[in-house]
Amino acid sequence: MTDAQLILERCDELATISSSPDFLERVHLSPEHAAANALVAGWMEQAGLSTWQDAAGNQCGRIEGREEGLPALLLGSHIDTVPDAGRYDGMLGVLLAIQVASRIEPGTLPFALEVVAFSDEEGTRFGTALLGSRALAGTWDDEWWNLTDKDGITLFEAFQDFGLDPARLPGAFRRPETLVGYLEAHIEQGPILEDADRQLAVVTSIAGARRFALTMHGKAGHAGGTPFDRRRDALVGASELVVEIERLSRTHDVIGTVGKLEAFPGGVNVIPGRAEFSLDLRAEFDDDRDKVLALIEQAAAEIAGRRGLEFEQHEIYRADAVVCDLDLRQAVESGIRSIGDDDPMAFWSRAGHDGMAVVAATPIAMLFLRCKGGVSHHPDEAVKQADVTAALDAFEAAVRSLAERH
Ligand code: HGY
Ligand code: MN
Ligand code: MN
Repeated sequence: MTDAQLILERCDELATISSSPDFLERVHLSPEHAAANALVAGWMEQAGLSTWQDAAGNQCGRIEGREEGLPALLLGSHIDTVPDAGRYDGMLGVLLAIQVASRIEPGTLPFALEVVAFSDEEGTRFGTALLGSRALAGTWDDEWWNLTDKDGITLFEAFQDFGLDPARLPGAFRRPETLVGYLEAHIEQGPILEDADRQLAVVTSIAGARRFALTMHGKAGHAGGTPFDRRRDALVGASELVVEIERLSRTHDVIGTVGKLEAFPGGVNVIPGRAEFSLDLRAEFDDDRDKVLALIEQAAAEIAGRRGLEFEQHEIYRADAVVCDLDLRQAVESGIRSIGDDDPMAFWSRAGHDGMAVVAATPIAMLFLRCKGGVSHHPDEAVKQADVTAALDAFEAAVRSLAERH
């Protein structure tokens, strides 16, 4: 079996660890997270790494460099998923990293090599994303302990249920002087590589994103008896805003998405008295994103005023844009050249990644590989075996190139 076949088989195996038999969903601090960590730890050990689970539930592994205790180059990605996920977003990056480590003879690099399977990148369970990587980077906010999941379980309780001691969370922090940098391989999650008929790219920067919980408050009432001119229909107001969010985003070249929308009380014959919905807003540059946010807020106020509604917004997540480190980028580029691509493609990531958090502790860079149709956050996510081979070889070469100049 080739390394790429092994990686793809392992992605399939990880995809069976799900909270539902019908689709893939594996969230932070769940029993499935524990099972995935155990499986990944076993693969790390087979690859020659010594392993531990850190104080934030990140699964880690390490091989020493020329001396014991040298600062570490981190390779990794995440093993949590969105609801009804594909099997490569995150997991493929972890498995590529393990396979790179398996190709490195311990005691030969001028730094230690560590692989991290981050516990929470997506934020599916608690709304706030990057919890694993923020713990590692030392940017944890104690207010997050009170975040709750859909069953009302707090993050604090979830840590305890998982067997982690919240008081020990600072132990997950990696001091910058113990690190050399962070490299992540990830599927592109967009169509740029496929449209250009290319396998790999180096990432220049990662888009900054802000996420909000939005509410339109109106008044519930009888669907038959309430004339239109007396209605304060929260869902129609929210819907108007959803359409406006798309229009404003498109005109100003930022990316705005409403991914959740729920009407309350939720009866077929009841005018919705409240609509709760979400906003994910991102752009290459934070200023562009924030200008469109102001326009969305104006539109919301206008719609609410005209329809007799009240609009409320609550920011649940913010990560500003991150520029990839030039030295690490060059290492990734030389990795891509090593597989015969003389002119590596370079572009910014529209998707968020653990590197956005890790950058607080150490410089970061990323390698993208093509995925089928640019599809991600969907069970149809797919990659070609040849592209996995290319990514693995390029990723290994990037690590070796970094070692040469270190
Ligand atoms: O939402 C994102 O960009 C990432 O996939 N978490
Ligand atoms: Mn994702
Ligand atoms: Mn991802």
